[in-house]
Amino acid sequence: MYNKLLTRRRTLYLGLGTLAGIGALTTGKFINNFQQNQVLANQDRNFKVAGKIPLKERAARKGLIYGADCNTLNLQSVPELQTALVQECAMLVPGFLKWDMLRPTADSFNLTRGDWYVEFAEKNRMLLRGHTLVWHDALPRWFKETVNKQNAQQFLEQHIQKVAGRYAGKMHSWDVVNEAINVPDGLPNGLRKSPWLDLLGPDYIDLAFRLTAQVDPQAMLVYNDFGLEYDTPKDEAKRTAVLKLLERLKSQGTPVHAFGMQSHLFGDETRFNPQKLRDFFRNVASLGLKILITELDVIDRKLPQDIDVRDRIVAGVYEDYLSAALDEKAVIAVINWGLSDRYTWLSEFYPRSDGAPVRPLPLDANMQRKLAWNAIARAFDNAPKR
Ligand code: 9MR
Repeated sequence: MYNKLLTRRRTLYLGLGTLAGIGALTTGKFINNFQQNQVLANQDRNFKVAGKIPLKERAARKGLIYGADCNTLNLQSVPELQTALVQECAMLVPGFLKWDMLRPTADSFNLTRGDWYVEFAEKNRMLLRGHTLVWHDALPRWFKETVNKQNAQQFLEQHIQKVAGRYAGKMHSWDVVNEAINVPDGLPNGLRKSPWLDLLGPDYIDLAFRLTAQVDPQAMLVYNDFGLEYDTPKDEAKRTAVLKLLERLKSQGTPVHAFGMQSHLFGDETRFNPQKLRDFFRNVASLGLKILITELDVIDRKLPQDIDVRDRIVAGVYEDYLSAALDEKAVIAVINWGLSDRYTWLSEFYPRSDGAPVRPLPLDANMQRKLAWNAIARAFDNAPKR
């Protein structure tokens, strides 16, 4: 009874909210959060999907690859996630191939876990993506006191030879350089203040791509970045800087083959402009680059606790974003940053203030498909073939 009353009340609110919100959606201005959430959760929106075939097959029908990262967890010990990954995904990202995870000391490498993932992917006929060879973050503790201007190039060469070399011929693609742009740092060309920039100067980006191309000539080499998704001055400035970087790399002959758009989306962000995204992707594609959506998830931190409302908003964000992104035929892959809500970086990095578990991914914590799954399936089903 209580539930029934609640549902009735919710329906009434939603009706009112929708009416009041139609104008708000077009102007981007909402009276308050409550109204915004009701409008975004739009009860009239239909997330129906035909059939039950997995995301990887729906994607493949359109010439796309669907996959997921499995974060830093030990996949070996989670058989139910293994099953879900094999069922839904054609590509796997062991997103822990980072310096701090691979290099316990300056002169040792621990590749055992990486090797396990490669075997798992091969056994299950999944493609693999490497993430990531050069990043300002996730550097081991010893890095600062050990690596200096004199030996930095040697360290980078050794790292790429050892890591990219170990998996040469087995990686579909490598995120060679991750997150090298940060306009607010105020440096020339929007480059991020990073240990690599300090140690090697701006050419560290070109160097990393060249080294990787030598070691694994088959892999698609990707420049990967975040914070580019919205119609805001900040994202616009970053889009401009990333485009300029990609243009420079291409014009100087750097072997960069693709751009990775991380796509950590915000459930409460209303400033998404599909045309701006299409235009940006067109500009990237016109440089002769492929595009991968590399770390897709929807941050639900500021959304209402109510799971129905929350899931509807998250699903709407997924479908709106992917529909626009997949209009660009240079987009060849869609990768979720995690597959199940049970294992997501967001529980730690963007927890909800009410303590409710976050729900940013296509499968719930019990590996069951939820509305976000439908939204992704629909975007694939409606995407043009490439
Ligand atoms: O999800 C990753 C988290 O588990 C790690 O602790 C963190 C540091 O290594 O990296 C997270 O993944 C990041 C990715 O490597 C690059 N783009 C942003 C991702 C989320 O922070």
